[in-house]
Amino acid sequence: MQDIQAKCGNLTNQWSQVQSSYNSLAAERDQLQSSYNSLTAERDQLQSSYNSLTAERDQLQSSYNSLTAERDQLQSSYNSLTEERDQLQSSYNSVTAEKDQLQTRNNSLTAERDQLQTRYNSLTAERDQLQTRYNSLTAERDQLQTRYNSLTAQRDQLQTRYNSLTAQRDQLQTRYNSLIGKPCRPGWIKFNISCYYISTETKEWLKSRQDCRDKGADLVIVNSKEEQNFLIGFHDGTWIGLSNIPTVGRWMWVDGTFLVGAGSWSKGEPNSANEDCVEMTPNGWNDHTCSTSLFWACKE
Ligand code: MMA
Ligand code: CA
Repeated sequence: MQDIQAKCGNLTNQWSQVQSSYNSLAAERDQLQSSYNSLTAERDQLQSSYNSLTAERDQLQSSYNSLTAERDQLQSSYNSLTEERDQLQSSYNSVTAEKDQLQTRNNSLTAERDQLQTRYNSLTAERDQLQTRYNSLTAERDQLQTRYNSLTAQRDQLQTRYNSLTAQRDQLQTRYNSLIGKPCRPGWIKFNISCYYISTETKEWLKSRQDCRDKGADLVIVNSKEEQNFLIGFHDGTWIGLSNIPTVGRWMWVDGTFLVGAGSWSKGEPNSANEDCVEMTPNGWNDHTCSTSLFWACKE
């Protein structure tokens, strides 16, 4: 019996164990079922994600392709721009070189211009000096021209006067030649080309003159030193043809001409406002009262 009890106890234990395993398996199955459900849901979600990712990938592929094309265009543009830039760089370098040459040329032209300016200024100053000198020479020339004209006019006048004097000289020479050989009337004395009457009696001046005029002559007019010396030798006092009678204050010869120059007055003469007639003395002329009776000298 004990053995059966033992066996029954064992079976009971085994049962409990199987029951426990079953429960545990059922729990496990439930968990697996739950996991399966959850995995199924997850798989559906993944499937959905996959689909959506596939669509996205296709879009990305499309974008990639379009970007690749764009990139290729950009690369091409980049290459062309690079080439263009290199050409520009080359142009820039060439323009820079050109600019430097122009700068150099500009500097040289500036220096040249400054030299020309300096030379221009100096020439302007020189021109102004020449202008001043020219003006002064022009004024001088005008003065000389004026003087020349005046001298020419003077020369012409002198030439005219010379011609007239030459003619007069020739006439006088002719007259002199005819007179020098002509003898004087009886009682008259020849001296050079004239004849003189020296009185041997005395009269006052006016009456002396009247005597000369009655003889067809007049009181002597003294024309030279030689004539003066000739007349001195005859008397101490002799009336000559010089008086103050017509015009008081100026000595006048009997031909109406005034005394020119200093005359041949004695020392201290003339000396009186009351002595208006002139006598010849051995010392020279003296003014004397016209009413005095003196010798006289006529000339023709
Ligand atoms: C002096 C002298 C003259 C003057 C006479 C008048 C002799 O000379 O004074 O000037 O005319 O006298 O008699
Ligand atoms: Ca006198």
